[in-house]
Amino acid sequence: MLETRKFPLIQFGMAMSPRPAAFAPLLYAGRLEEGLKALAEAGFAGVEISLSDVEELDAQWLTDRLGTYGLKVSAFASGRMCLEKSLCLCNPEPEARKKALEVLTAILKLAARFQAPLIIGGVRGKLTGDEDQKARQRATAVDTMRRCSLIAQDLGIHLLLEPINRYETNFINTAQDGLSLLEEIGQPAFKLLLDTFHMNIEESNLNATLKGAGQQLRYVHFADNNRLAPGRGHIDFPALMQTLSRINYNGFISAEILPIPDDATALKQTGKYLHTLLITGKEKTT
Ligand code: LER
Ligand code: MN
Repeated sequence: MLETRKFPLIQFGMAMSPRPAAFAPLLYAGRLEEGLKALAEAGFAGVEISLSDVEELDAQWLTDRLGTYGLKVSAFASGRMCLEKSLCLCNPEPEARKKALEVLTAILKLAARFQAPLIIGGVRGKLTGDEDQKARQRATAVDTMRRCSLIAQDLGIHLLLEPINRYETNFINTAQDGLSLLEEIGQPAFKLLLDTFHMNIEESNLNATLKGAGQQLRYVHFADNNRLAPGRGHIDFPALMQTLSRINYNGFISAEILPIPDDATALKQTGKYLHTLLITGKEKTT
């Protein structure tokens, strides 16, 4: 298992999808069973599952496979709803927003079965039109997030807000944007997720940003600056691990990376890199 006395509170996962996906940084998309097996062999503790609908996954099938491979669900992600079905929280069409809330509610109920959080990242979509329209879209998206937080609270799980870089959305780019929105919504079940790929674009100091998030930070995505496996670019992951340890971060770190050169190699590279990092504290990718 990828854990050491150095970082005893942290567990590692990997983002995957049960279906082929429009969102690229998901490994084994459409081949989840193969992915779960590879994850277990590489010593990961969890799998993050990206869904565009609950119908993509049979909950009993997943329970059985998690048992077989000794894995947990680290989180469910929802960005594919927006990318593949235009079910985005900012969609100006009321019907699409209504359907998005229905699907998110169903995913929250599924997530509660696995005691896993639900990520609100790409599902926000983009604010469009003139300033008035943007303000209306923002207000309805905030309302949907508040409703989802209340459902999550009732179910005893977290909802996670993920800031996403400016090239993908204009609605919550930085950690500070995220913290401000959490404060505005003011629901204890709504917490922060930080993704090193987006942070590398938006933040001037990654370690200071993690420290600033403090106890609001409940989930982390690891990808290098090029969205390859950690260690394949120039992000200083040993320093980030030290910072996470100093702020007593005790959640999952999930790798969300491109299947380059292929799924199996990217997964093995991540496992090997994290293993070396956890044992020696040194960056080594070979
Ligand atoms: C989702 O976790 C993410 O990082 C985004 O790039 C989705 O658009
Ligand atoms: Mn992410």
